[in-house]
Amino acid sequence: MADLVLFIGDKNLSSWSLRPWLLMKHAGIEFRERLIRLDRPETKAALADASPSLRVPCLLDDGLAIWDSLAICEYLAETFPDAKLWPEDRAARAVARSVSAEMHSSFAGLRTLWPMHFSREGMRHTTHGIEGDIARIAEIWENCRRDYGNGGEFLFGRFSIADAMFAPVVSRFVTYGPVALPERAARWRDAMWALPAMQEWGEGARAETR
Ligand SMILES: N[C@@H](CCC(=O)N[C@@H](CS)C(=O)NCC(=O)O)C(=O)O
Repeated sequence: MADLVLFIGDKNLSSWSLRPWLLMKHAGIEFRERLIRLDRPETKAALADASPSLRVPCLLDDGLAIWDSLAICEYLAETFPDAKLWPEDRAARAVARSVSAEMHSSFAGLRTLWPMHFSREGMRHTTHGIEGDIARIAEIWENCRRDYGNGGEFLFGRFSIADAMFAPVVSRFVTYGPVALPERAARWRDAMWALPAMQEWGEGARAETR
């Protein structure tokens, strides 16, 4: 029986933390949450106690530390095979891994210009310089829904790590937007935004900023 502790940052700000948190909540994987407030005098010391990389998220499983959002998601997929956190079909799984890795390693312009502020809807901001990032993300969402989405309302049908990886972008596209999206991509964004676990994260984000 796993004894999992997930260290995360502020729910309003920590886009990387949202991913494994959402995955675990949605999949019904039990864990204890430890939230570290970022950008405070005590932050560095708290991170040093929590994570070898001095960054969140970090998952502790009975003394074993796993840091980095994608590595945590992979660890959870291995630890809880019955949760089927990756698509079962080999080709779909390869594409899901590709888009998850692309999300993990790309879109620096979008991250910089539109940092996540989960609780603040109605932020107006220029898209100048990030049109390419937005277009590529819209293309990924649309194509995944079109080619692999038949079995459910998520990118690969049933909820997978790929959905969790793009969850912070859903937040950005709502709060800085609305960003115009093709039909399938827009429906997926709406399904993600309405997800009970996403709503619960939003409650936490709003509580931090009240
Ligand atoms: N590539 C890492 C990035 C993690 C990251 O940059 N986390 C930020 C918070 S969102 C952090 O811990 N920053 C440390 C700080 O603010 O001092 C991942 O995927 O988990």
